[in-house]
Amino acid sequence: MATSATPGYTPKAEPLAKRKAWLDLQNHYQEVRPQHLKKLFAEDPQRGERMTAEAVGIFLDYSKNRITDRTVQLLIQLAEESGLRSNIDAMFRGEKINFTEKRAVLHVALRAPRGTSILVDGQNVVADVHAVLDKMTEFSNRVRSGAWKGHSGKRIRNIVNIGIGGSDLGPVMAYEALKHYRERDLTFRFVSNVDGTDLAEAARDLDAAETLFIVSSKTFTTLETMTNAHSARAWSVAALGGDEQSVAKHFVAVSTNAAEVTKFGIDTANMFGFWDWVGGRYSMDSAIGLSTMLAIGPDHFRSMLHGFREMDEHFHTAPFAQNLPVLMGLLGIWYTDFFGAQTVAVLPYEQYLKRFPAYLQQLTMESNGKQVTFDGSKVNYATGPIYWGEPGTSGQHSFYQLIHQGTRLIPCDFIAFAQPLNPLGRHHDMLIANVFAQTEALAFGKTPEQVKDEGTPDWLVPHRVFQGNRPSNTILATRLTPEILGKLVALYEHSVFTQGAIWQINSFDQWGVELGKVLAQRIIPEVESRTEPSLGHDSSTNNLIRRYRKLK
Ligand code: G6Q
Repeated sequence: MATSATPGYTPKAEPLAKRKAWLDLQNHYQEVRPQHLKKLFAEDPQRGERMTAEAVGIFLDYSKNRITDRTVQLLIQLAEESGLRSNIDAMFRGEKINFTEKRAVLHVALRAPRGTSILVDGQNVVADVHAVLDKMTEFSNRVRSGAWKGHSGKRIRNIVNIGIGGSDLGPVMAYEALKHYRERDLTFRFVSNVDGTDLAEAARDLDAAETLFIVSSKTFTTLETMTNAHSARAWSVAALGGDEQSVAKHFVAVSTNAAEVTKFGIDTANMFGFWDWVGGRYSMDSAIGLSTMLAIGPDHFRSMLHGFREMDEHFHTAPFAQNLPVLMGLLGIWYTDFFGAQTVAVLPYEQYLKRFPAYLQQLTMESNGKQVTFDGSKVNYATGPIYWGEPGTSGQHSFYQLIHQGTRLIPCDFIAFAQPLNPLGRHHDMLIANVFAQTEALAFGKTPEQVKDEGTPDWLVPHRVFQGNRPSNTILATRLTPEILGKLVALYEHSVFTQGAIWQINSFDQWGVELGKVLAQRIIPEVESRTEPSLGHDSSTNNLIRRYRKLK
């Protein structure tokens, strides 16, 4: 139900389904749907060169999409009619565009250059950002050099990040992505799950005297993180002779909640702050990235920030027709809302990016998995698609079958780099040949005639036909560096923003994760109770609780 007025931020645009470009796109879709990419390429030999965009070292080939030049024009018109430009400006100005939580959305301030100014409630937040970065730098240098000593005087060799959601997925992804650049003498582990196995396996072979825990939690109240942090603390203190003083040398915090950090026993001198205008899933370049900085060093971390910043500037200033995040966001809308595609596959041909799809799942799905618009009315169109993926070529021997020959349309983002970080014989050429082969096979397929000409018996022909006409983007950069990683992440952050602005949803809250958390708090005492609790759930939940209590 629409409410009369949304307090705070209210973007000015017609309801999506009434915008002229939307209606035009609906008609245009009927023209494009029956057309095969094979025909589009045959009729337009320049297409593969023209339908590309390049900025800040990232090349995007979007020619193998089911679009014409008119599609791009209409999508850009849709972006304009949706007020995308003013939405972007509002974010960069620090307006409280996360209106359901009354917060600014300023991950772009995390990478703003020293000396610039972005105001939130009259305060320049860029100076605060750099103060924290300087503190992280100093701390990282001390740990990496061995100057920071554990309780028993040994240097730190193991770092365990405890966090979940946005306080875990970014750090894990960045650690894996930038492993090539990391300090090899330090061991890194990441613990997120409240399943005790996660912590038990992470700590099993570590010497507590050489282990530093980073408790990463914006709120410092998250059930999983605080449970893991308390268990880690007990493990560490016990192993260090029961001396509570040891916590000061083996635990640091990344949080906005100084009071809870102090209560836990961490000196706020060892706390790295961030702010409520940084959303969890947009926080890997804030102090939440402390483990990243410890792994790759402050210089590489700053060059990652530089990469983020370059993409921010591109997004902020480039015309939509050349704007990488805008183009990618719009293509996503084209498939989601017109072709009815349910998912997007992200396929990095770079082993170091193995956690990138998992990271993007939170970024995209927690951001745009929404069904009410700014004014509280229910959408009458599809919003955020399901993101998923695995690195190539491994995925080719698994789920690609469905992408090639299944009944669903799955737009794919292929991500590849011209230069390998681990050159090894012919490996890299083979890897990249596979990227090109996959996008070619998806787009152009193989006709029954071609299959027959290969001598295939008639009965087998239908099984070996590839329909083709399956869309993909190819994202190509020279080499996976910290800087390029920043650019890639910002590319997706801003493409999520583009989509949210057009769908008129708030991409920056996450109320959908609340209910389960609340219900778990109610059930925890019921499963723990020594006496039989009286249960007031539905019959299924009651029955499951009783069975669990019997079996445990
Ligand atoms: C992300 C979400 C969520 C959050 C976690 C951890 O945008 O807000 O994933 O990051 O719930 O929260 P804390 O950092 O407060 O522990």
